[in-house]
Amino acid sequence: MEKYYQKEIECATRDEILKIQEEKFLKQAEHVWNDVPYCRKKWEEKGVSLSDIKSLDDISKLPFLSKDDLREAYPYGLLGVPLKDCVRIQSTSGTTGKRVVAFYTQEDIDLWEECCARAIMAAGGTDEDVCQVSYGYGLFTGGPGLNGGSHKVGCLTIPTSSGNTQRQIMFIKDLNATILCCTPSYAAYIGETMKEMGMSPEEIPLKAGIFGAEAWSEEMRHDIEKTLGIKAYDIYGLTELSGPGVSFECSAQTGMHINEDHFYAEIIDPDTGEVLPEGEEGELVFTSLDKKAFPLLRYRTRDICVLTREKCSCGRTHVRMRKPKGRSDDMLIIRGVNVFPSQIETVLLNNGYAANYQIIVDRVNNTDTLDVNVEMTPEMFTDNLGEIDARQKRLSEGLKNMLGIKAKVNLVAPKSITRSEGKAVRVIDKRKI
Ligand code: DLL
Repeated sequence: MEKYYQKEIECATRDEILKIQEEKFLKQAEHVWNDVPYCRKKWEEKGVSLSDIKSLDDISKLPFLSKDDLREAYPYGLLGVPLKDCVRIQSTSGTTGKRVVAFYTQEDIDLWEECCARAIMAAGGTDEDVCQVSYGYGLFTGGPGLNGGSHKVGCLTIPTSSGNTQRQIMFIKDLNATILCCTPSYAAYIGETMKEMGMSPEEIPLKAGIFGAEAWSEEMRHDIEKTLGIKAYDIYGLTELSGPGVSFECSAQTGMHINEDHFYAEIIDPDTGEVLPEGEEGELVFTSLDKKAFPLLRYRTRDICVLTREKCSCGRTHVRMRKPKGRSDDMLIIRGVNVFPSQIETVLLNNGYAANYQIIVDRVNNTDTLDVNVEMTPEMFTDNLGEIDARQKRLSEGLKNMLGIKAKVNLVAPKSITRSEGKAVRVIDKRKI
């Protein structure tokens, strides 16, 4: 039977949700206008004043916020409360430019943890469960967010953080972990290590996994489900809005329910900023409806996806977002063609390879080149060059069909591509260096 952490709100009628959203939005707009001078200035530059904001529909009058604003206002420029009222900071895992630093009051943290608790219960978790949190702890939001959610549900929480993979497996087995939380690439690595240790999925008590923080394909989901013997659930979020738990999958697994009582979602055309109707693909934009310390209105996520309000069999009424295809800034433009790493992953996994690959883009004689290094699995490993060549050609064909452009495939030895304990780095774009 479907389980809910806050059934009343998770299954509220559309009218009820809209009423909550409007009330919270008007309060939040007032908070931002009064307490965040950086945003007030942006509103004024667009000719908007607080008196223009009378209903939720007026949200379209407000300017967007982007990562550039966060960088410009770093570190305190977007704070909505006195620093002494904040109890925590978290930061993005980005490796380039200035980090994004987000602030939380205690109430912000409570609401964030409730969102994560909803995700855990949607994956079947209860206070009978043992939840192993193998996301990184620290500035990254994955560990702290799911740790808090797990406590709220009342699970016995094992805060292993990421790394030391054999110990992770030992804890799962010895302490009877039933739910595993980590990135999908780390889940795949844990599965691979288990196999190497000669363990089968039947030997571990895990029943569900809550995996997110990076784009992952349906094919990868099936692989992980098989190697760990679990049902794998997707979870989405970003530091700027709190962390994991902005949206999550339920038992139906037909998209992730956005916690609409906390986050108002829009889809826009990334080029024009025009708001698109439901069902159209575009960039996700979120308004944080009740975060006090870091109240972002109309924040452009750069994640490309689609929203749907079709009825969900789980009983939840909150809008669902499809798996993000990847970030608009992950999208590669190769010889003028748009390529998402997730498309390449789909072809590899459909051809029996694991998600251990690297995409290398370069520019030679003014022409873009696309190389995909793909690891052979131990079962398919061969040193027969003719056989390797034939397989490379087959994969290359598959990629051409999917992407519409030619890619050079290089099959490499098992275990030669570095594994990830957090977010996997799949793309090396030498053109930017
Ligand atoms: O990745 C928060 C998180 C932690 C989500 C644990 C889920 C689980 P950031 O480091 O700020 O926060 O990165 C946010 O990661 O804009 C997406 O591009 C990507 N992302 C997050 N979840 C998913 C997902 C955390 N389920 C950025 N599918 C977001 C695809 C995801 N991409």
